[in-house]
Amino acid sequence: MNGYNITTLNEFIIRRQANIPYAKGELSNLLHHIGIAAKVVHKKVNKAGLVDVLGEAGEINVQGESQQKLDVFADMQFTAALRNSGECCGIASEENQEIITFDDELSLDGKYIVCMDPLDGSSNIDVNVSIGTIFSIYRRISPRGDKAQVVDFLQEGNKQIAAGYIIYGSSTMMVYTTGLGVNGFTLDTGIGEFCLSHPNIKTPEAGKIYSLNEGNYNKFPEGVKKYIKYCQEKDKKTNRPYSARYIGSLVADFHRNLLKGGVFIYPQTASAPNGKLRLLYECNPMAFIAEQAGGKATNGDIKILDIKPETLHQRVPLYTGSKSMVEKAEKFLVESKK
Ligand code: AHM
Ligand code: MG
Repeated sequence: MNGYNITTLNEFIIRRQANIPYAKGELSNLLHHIGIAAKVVHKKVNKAGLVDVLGEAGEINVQGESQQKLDVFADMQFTAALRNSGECCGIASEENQEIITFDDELSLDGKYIVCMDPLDGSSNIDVNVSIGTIFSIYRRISPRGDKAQVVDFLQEGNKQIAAGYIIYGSSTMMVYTTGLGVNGFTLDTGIGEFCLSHPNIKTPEAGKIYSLNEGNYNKFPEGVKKYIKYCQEKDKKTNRPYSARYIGSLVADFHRNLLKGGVFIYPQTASAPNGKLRLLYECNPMAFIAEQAGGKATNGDIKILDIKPETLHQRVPLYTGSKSMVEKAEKFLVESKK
């Protein structure tokens, strides 16, 4: 048997920090605290059937969706962890209409702000299907020492310092990037540590999976309808027909396609011209990870990371995954507009 040969998330973060001149450990500390909250939420998710955390908490969140108890729990845990880190002066969360500022002396001096979806895929909580947490970290624009302001959060995705997600699935994993590639850590529940299991993730240039909610087919733009037909046609050279896979949890759908290759689409429709997914805490972090893994993320027109946010809870269409598949889908969109 091999001896001790694991790299924990914290070791990895610290080693990475040593490669960055003048790094003071602030980002490392922030990521460390996100890891702690992830473990707490993992524990709760795994007990979901046993204790009273299922079901709706009775409040409606800012998107008009009813909040489930685990959403509320996850929001509280991540908010507390970020506050306790002392590195973060404010957060934007799917669960809150306005930004939350941390006004203690340490946090006011914090360099970073965090956008997060504390529990994504909430419709899957009650049915034992994978859910996740998504986070995105920026350096603040407002002066340190001041309260965080909305402008700190309305930065383009290409300004992200780090982004990642935690998937609570058949095992719990944290996948993140700081712009130096993508790395995945699996939670070893025996020792309570995230351990490096997927170093330097690269997504396949092309895959065999297409993921979108085909129930909305009639409302899709012509280009997307044609692309779906293309995915279903037989062609040996391009491995078609592709398989349709759709969980309805962005984190889980994205994660599968990242590892196996594939395309994920949440398009615009006539009734929802910006799609459903949120730019700041769903699309931007996933786009950063996709690009760092060699994939692509666009709104069908321009790179997600180049979109200038206008509001905190802004929605955008999302086309992401294997580079050649996203490009093919975009081609169909362009052709159908001619
Ligand atoms: P949520 O943040 O309320 O959980 O909603 C976002 C989720 C994503 O995880 C997923 O990709 C999408 O909504 C699924 O939407 P639909 O049910 O319309 O296919
Ligand atoms: Mg969400």
